[in-house]
Amino acid sequence: MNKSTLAASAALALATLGLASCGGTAEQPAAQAEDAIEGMAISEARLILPAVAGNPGVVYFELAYDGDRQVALNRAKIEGAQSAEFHQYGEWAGEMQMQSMQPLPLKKGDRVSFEPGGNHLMAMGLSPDLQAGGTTNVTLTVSGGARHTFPAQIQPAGEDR
Ligand SMILES: [Cu+2]
Repeated sequence: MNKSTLAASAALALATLGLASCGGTAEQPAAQAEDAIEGMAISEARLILPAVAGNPGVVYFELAYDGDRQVALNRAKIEGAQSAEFHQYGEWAGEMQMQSMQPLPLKKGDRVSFEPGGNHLMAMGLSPDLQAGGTTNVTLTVSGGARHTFPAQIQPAGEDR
């Protein structure tokens, strides 16, 4: 074996080692840890498409929080929507109207419904790629910047109102 062959096989051995250790880390759900808030659980998530294309859609879900850390829910993103905003209904000028939701404090044991007529997540600038029967990802952001991503079923207008 000459010197260059030896160097080549040493390099190959190192490369193999590198691959092996990469494989080891890949098994840990690193991506999920970044986008999951400890103690947060979402169920019944759905995006209701608007009856008229171009209007906003709306996302409803049930949120359960059992984390030790107190957080405040303040922002959200929806894949396929240009923007998303938390709204609540409140009485304003004698009428029930939608308005921006204040950051929502969450402590251990809290259960919050985002439902028709109550708190909800408005989805503006919907992509035509969002079609009933599909799913899209919703990402919640809390104080401190931690994020929680979950899938929402896409439903046609008129359902689940
Ligand atoms: Cu709204």
